[in-house]
Amino acid sequence: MTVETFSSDFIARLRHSRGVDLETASQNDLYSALAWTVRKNLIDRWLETKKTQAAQKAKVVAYLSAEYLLGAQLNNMLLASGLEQTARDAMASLGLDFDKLASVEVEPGLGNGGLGRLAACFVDSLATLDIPAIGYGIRYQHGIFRQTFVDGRQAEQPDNWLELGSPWELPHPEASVTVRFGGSVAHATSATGEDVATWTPSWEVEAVPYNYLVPGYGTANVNSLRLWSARATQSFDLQIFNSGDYEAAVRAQTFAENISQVLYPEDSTPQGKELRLQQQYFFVAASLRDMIEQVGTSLDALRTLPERVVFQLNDTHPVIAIPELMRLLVDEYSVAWDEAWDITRSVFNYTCHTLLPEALEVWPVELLGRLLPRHMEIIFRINDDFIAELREQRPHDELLVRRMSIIQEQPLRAVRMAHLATIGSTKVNGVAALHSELLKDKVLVDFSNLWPGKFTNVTNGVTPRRFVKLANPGLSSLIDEAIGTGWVKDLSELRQLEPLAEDAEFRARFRDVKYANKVRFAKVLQERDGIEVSPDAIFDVMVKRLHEYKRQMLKLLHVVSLYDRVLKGDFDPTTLTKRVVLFGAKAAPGYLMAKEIIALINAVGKTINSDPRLDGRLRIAFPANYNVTLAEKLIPAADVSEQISLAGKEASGTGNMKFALNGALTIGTLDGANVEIRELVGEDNFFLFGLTEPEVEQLQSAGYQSAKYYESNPALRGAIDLIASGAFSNGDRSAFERVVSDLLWHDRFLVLADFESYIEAQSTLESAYADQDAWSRAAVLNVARSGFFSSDRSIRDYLDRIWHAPAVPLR
Ligand code: C3B
Repeated sequence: MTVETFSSDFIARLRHSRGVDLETASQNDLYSALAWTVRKNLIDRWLETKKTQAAQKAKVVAYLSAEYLLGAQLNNMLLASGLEQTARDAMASLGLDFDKLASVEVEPGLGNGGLGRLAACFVDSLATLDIPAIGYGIRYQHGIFRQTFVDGRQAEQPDNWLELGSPWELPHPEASVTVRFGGSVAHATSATGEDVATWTPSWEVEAVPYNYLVPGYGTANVNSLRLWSARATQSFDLQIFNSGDYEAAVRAQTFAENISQVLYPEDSTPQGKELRLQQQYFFVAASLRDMIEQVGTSLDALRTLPERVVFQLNDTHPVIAIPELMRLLVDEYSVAWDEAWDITRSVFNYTCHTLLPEALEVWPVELLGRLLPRHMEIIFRINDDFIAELREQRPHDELLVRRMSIIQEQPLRAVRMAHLATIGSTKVNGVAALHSELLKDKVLVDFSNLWPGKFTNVTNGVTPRRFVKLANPGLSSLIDEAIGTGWVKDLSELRQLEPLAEDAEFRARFRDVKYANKVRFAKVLQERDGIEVSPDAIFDVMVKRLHEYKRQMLKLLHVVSLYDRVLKGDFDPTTLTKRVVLFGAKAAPGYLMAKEIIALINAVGKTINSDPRLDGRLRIAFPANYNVTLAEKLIPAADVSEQISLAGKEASGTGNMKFALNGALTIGTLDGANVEIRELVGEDNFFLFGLTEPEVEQLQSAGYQSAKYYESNPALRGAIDLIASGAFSNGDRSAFERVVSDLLWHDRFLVLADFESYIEAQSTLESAYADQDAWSRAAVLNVARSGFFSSDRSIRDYLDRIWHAPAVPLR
């Protein structure tokens, strides 16, 4: 496509789809026309992909995920279509500012954090590897909330990403699927003596599919992401409508459409809300129906399901799919129970993303039974069969039965979704080596004893397209020049950069790129948030959801203790290494401690940033509403990556990988994928500190008392006392009482225990930073040795270990 054809297409789009011309177009008109012009260039490939995959009856990977944290679409679509320069030139030729138009896009924030972003990386890699795949999820009307700070405290605003429409989606209301809820179940016995269940639901909604293109990189393949939106069914409406109650009919519509209204903002701490279970069943039921119809519903076709599709359950959120498939097979298609169970178990696999017990979903039997009565029965039967089998294999161990049952009895009778997932799946995987070990040996140990072969690991990865190629054009060109462009599709090629770590000129250029990225980010931060940072400071970055286990508090105590020592005259502030500590973090709206910590970070920032004694050598920058768009600017600018969770708590982390790939050095614990990062980049190029997971375990079982650390470490005491003194709250000593007393008397995540080791590692880091050339060498090695962390590699691992779905390249 030439600049001329792009321009004339664009103008035609403006006129025919938006009904405006260049003179009258709004920014949104222009952006939409630009998006459509780009999209047009991918549609033929998309149609061709679908045709090819259908003709070959290829096995399809169906990724079931309640979250996709996609990030901006335009940049990625341009990359995939190879039209970036053309589009830029075309806009310029029309007198339009491309970057300004691109900034009109509101990113679809249909996820909370790591889990949702991982799903987005995975669909990108599946497309790039030519794997027939579809991502199924929910088209939330409102994605993750927009965070603002009011007097330093988090406030949440609804995210209205669809307000001006989205040019990237293709709705297909005519292909809607009906999803039913509630009601009752009747049983009869068939002529052959089989139990026949008839579910009479009491209400239903329609699931309307919206398709999104997922283009592969460096291939013609374009896969789909299918997100479901809830709409009231006509029959539902009409029934009430005919009764003459107009108001009730409208209310019913609102009720139905509520299902896809809002993404629950809890990350790792499910709230057990009924609407959430409705969401889960809603998207899973629609997705299964959609997939099965593609395979065929005759008995013969259904028997081929395991060859035709594999469903990956992204955490427990879609696990209700297991009883739903059983219901479809047994009740709707009359497959015998045992055969249905064999099919079901062979098409599902489960990825667990956590180790926190409170993050494993359980649904009260009362609630699940009311919303999905037939599914509740099916779960009971699956559980009865499982327990019978267990009693046979492990007789006289009723405690084991209690522990492993899908149904927990205490404190409330409830369905353990992780158990249902494990029992109903072929494979169960964790998301980093350490995590998978702990999953196998701790969280699901009874199951791994029973079925050792079921458990496997797939270490997470990130897409190099979005997080290096697009986010870091400076580094990308440098790499291209050094080793060619193959790394974007095969990230292991980064290894070839290793010898260049010894090349002084390359190191200097690498340093220049980093510096330019810092300048670029400083400008973004100034424009976006009015925050000023100097590119001459170390950019010390901690961005992730706010959670106590991630320990933003430990980072903050480091800052406060430096400040405290300056105040006490312990050292001359002019000897401080100039540092800006960058935080980005949203807290779940109901997570009070997390919100207190946000307020404290902002309070400390306000005080130290304006204290002339520090002479700007130590600053905190905490831009509100950290999201994918900001991440793409921030990560390439980082010098230091803070990955400081308590060992044994962070399943993997994926931010850690993005930073290493962009040449930041990690300071971190032996947790999640940090372990693998350190092994690969080399221990000299990673700042390690903190207790190991077995040490944590030991300390906790011996009875951890955080106050002891407070008493024995003067720097720590100084920092905590300074907070408690009201130094950051205008003398109000009660302002951060909750945080302080939690640290002193509970400290569930051993912040105080790791403080000393962390401070030591920080001073090692500062000395290392003083030698810029040696630092650059370590940074280059981080990039060169992080190729393993491509999501392409993760997907290959899933294919080899779990999915066994061959690629179907387009001719
Ligand atoms: C996250 C984990 O907390 C991260 O360690 C992990 O890297 C990602 O998933 C991806 O595997 N996670 C999340 O974002 N939300 C959850 N509910 C559970 C885990």
